[in-house]
Amino acid sequence: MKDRLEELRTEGLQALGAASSLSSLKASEVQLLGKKGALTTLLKGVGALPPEERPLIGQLANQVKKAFAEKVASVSTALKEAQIAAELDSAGFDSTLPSAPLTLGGAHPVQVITRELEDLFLSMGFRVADGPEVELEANNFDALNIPADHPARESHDTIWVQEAAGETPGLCMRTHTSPVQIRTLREAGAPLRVIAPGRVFRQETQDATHDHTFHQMEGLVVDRGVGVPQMLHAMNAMIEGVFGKHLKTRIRPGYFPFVEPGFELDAQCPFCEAGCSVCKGSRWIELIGCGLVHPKVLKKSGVDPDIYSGFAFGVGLSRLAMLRYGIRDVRWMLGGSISFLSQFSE
Ligand code: FA5
Repeated sequence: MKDRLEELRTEGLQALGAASSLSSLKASEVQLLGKKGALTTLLKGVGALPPEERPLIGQLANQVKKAFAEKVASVSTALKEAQIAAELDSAGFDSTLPSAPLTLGGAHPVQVITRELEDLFLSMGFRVADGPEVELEANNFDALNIPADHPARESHDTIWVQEAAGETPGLCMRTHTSPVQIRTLREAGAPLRVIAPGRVFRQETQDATHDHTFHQMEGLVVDRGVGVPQMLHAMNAMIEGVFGKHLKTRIRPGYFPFVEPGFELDAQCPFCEAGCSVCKGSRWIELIGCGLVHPKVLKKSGVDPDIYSGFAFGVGLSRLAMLRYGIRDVRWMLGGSISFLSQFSE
């Protein structure tokens, strides 16, 4: 029995090692180890052996069994690897070829300008604040002196957020960054110098200078004795910070219910000499809304307008990027076109 087991070990390991496919390996495994396999059949004779020989034969039989199982595992791994290599080879895959060159992304033009303006305003003692994109109607409008029946609401075609049961009523996608004025004033009080860049949303007819989603940056200064000269100084610093001294601008009266007086700052259209589709023939592109914070807004936010005054502005970051980089259509900013974006990669 011992000799027969040794013979079987040699023959079996040879047969398993010679398997050229996973299916022939399986067949050899069954022939050796299966219920009717050679090892099982051989071991049926153990009962006829003298009792003192049985443990030795049992031990040997286990060793043979283990040797077969190990061989099956190693041959199976080798066959699988060979199969993968053959498949890759037939697919024309060459793992030694160098990879395609990596293309690095870069900062989005709006992001570049945002970072520059953050640096500029931080150097002037401002801090950077953030506000939610889904905003309370009360902050987006009411606290800014725009009650429900105010005609100014119509100029902001608002995207309302449907009220789910049990949720806070009166939610909208913020139409401007101005609600951050309210949030920071309430939270920090006066004196205050803050900027708040971010995305805003309007349900409006799109054209070269109007998108439904765009970026603004709010600015707010509240202190004793703040007036129009300080506001103009900040506006000039911002324009010069982004464009140097080259951009021609003008400032004119503008109406926003949360400032008094209010202004609008326009830049001369860089895309034409005598009017084009971007400036709609006017030669000017509106960049900033600004003014002195309305006493009612200060009061509603818990600041005493007899002590403090302030200025606020809302600048269109997307439009700054248009003018700085010569982008003729604001809709390209968030259009996601790789050929557009790759022009700004580093
Ligand atoms: C406002 O949003 C006011 N909150 C600005 C403000 C803040 C005034 C503080 C006074 C004090 P307006 O709707 O004009 O105002 O937008 C401000 C700027 O955002 C515009 O000057 C323009 O540069 C940009 N802008 C407005 N609408 C769009 C749009 N649809 N697409 C791209 N940029 C826009």
